[in-house]
Amino acid sequence: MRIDVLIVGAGFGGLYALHKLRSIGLRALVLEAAPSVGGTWWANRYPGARVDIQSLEYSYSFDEPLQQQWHWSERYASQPELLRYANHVADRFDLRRDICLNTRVEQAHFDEATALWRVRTDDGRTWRARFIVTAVGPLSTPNTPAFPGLDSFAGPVLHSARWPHEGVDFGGRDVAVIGTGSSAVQMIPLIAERARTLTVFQRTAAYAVPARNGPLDPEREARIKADYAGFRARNRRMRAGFGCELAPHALPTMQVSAEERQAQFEQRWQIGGFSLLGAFADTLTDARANQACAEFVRGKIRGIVRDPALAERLCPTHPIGCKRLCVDTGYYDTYNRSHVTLVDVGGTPIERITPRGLVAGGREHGFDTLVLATGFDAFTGPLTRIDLRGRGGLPIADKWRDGPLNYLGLAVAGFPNLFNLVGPGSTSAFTSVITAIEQHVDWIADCIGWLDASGRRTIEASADAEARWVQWVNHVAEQTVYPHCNSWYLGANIPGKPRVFMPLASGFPAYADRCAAVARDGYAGFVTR
Ligand code: NA7
Repeated sequence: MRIDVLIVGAGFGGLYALHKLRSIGLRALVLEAAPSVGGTWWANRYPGARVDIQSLEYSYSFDEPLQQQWHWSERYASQPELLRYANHVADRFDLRRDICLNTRVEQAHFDEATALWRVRTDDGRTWRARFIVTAVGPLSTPNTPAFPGLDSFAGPVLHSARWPHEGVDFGGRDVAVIGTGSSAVQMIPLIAERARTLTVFQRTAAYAVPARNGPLDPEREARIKADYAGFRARNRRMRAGFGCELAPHALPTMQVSAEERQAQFEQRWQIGGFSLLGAFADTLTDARANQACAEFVRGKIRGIVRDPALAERLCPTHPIGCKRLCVDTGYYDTYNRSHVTLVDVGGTPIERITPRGLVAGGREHGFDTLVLATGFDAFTGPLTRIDLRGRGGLPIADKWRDGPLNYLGLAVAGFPNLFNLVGPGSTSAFTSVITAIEQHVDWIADCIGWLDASGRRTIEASADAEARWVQWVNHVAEQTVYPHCNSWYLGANIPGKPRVFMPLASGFPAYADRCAAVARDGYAGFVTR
C-alpha cells in the first residue's frame, strides 16, 4: 500500500493532521499505541482531570460547522467530555478508517537509497512512507521516579497518566499523593472527599489560581459563536493563542499604584484561570512585576489556609508562571481539613518506599494507596523512546543527547521528511495547544505541497538554521523568568536530563509569523533534494 504520510499518534494533533493531509490528496495513516483516539485525554483519567484553558478556546477552529455545533457543558471541559469530543471528530470526519489503534511505533529508520521512512510497529508489521509526522504529544511519557523499594509497596501504586479505566474508590483508604503539579492540584481536593486520610508529599509548593469552573454561560457561548472565526483570529494574535477578551493593563506592573495593581490582580483572580498572568504584560519578563503577582497569590494562600505555619509551607517562592500555573478548584482549602497532611520533601527527599508507606527525613509515613502525580519526561521523552534514526543511522537519542536540536520546532537536521508537532522549539507549551497544532499542521501541509510541486523528494533543516534556532530559543528564554526554577520546560524534573530550555517563549504570533516568513522565502533554512 502506498502511504505518503505516517502520522504517529491519534490525539488532537494526529487527528487534525490526518484530516488536513487527506484533504490535500495525500494518503495518510495514523499509528496509535493506545486502543482509542484522544491522546492525553484518553490517558489522563484521574479524578478532576480537566483542561486548564477554557473549552471555547481549547478546541478545533478548522471547521465552522464543528465549532458551531459542538456544545461544551462547562467552562473547562472534563476529561470524559474531551474524550467524547476527540471521538466525535474522528467520526465526523471519517478518520477511523485510516487509524490503526493498538499499534505502537517501535522503529522508524530513514532509508537514504529510497528516501523513504521504514517503520516497524510492535505487532511486527512494517510500513514505508515518504513523510512522518510525529504527533506524540509533549506530555505523554509518564515520569515514575526511581524510588528505592517502589516495587515492595503492598498496596496499589497509581500514576496520574496511567489511571485505571474502571476508576478508583478511595473510600476508607489512607492515600498518599507524591507531587503538587497541575495533576495533583486537580485530584487532591477530590481524593480528600473520599479518603480516610490523605498525605501530600510536596517537593515544591505550587501556585494555583481558581478555575471558577461551572456550566458554560449560554450568553457567552452565543456571543462567541456569532463570530467564532473572528474570535479565533483575535486569539491567534494573543501571546498564548487565547484570552483575547481580556487585554493586559496598558502600563507595566510597577508603573501603576499599589492599589491599582492589587485591584487588577483581584479582578483577574475573580475571573479565574490563566487570566491572572495576563493582568500585566510584563509578569513573565520583569522580576519585580513577577514578584508583585507572586506576592498577591501568596496573600490569597495565607487568607485561605487557616494554620499560618501550614500556609507558609504552601507558599511558593519561585517566580510565578515559571512552572506552568495550576488552575484549581478548592486546592488550598483542602489543607484546612483535619485528615489532610502536608509533608515537605524538598529539603529531605523521599529516601525509599516501604511496603506500608515511605521514608523521608528519616521518618516513615504510613498509607495503603500511593498516587504518583510526578509528571512527564516532557518533549523529548516520547521520541527518544522510539528507535528513530535519520541519515547515517543516527539515533534521535544521540542527536538530542545535549538537548533537543531542531528548526522552527518542526524539523531536525539529518531527519529528512520528518515533522514534529508541538514539540521542543515551538511555542506549544505556552499556547492553547490545539491552536498550535492547527498552525503546525497547516504549515506542514503547505510544505509538502510545495515540495511535491517542486519535483524534489526530501526536505530537511540545515544544521546551520537549526543551530541558530536553538540559540534563539535560549536567547528568548533568558529574557523571561522561565529559566529560574526547575520545571519540565527545562527538563529539570528528570534526573540526568540535560538542563536546556525546550519551548519557545516568544509568544504565538511572533512564532507563527516566523514560520510563515520561512515558507514565503522558499523554506529558508531548509535543504531540499
Ligand atoms: P508536573 O507539573 O511536572 O508535576 C509533577 C510534580 O511531581 C511536581 O510537583 C514535582 O515536584 C513532583 N515530583 C516529581 N518527581 C518527584 C520526586 N522524585 N520526589 C518528589 N516529588 C516529585 O506534572 P503534572 O502531571 O502535574 O502536570 C504536567 C502538565 O500537564 C501541566 O503542566 C499541565 O500542562 C498539564 P517539583 O515541582 O519538580 O519539585
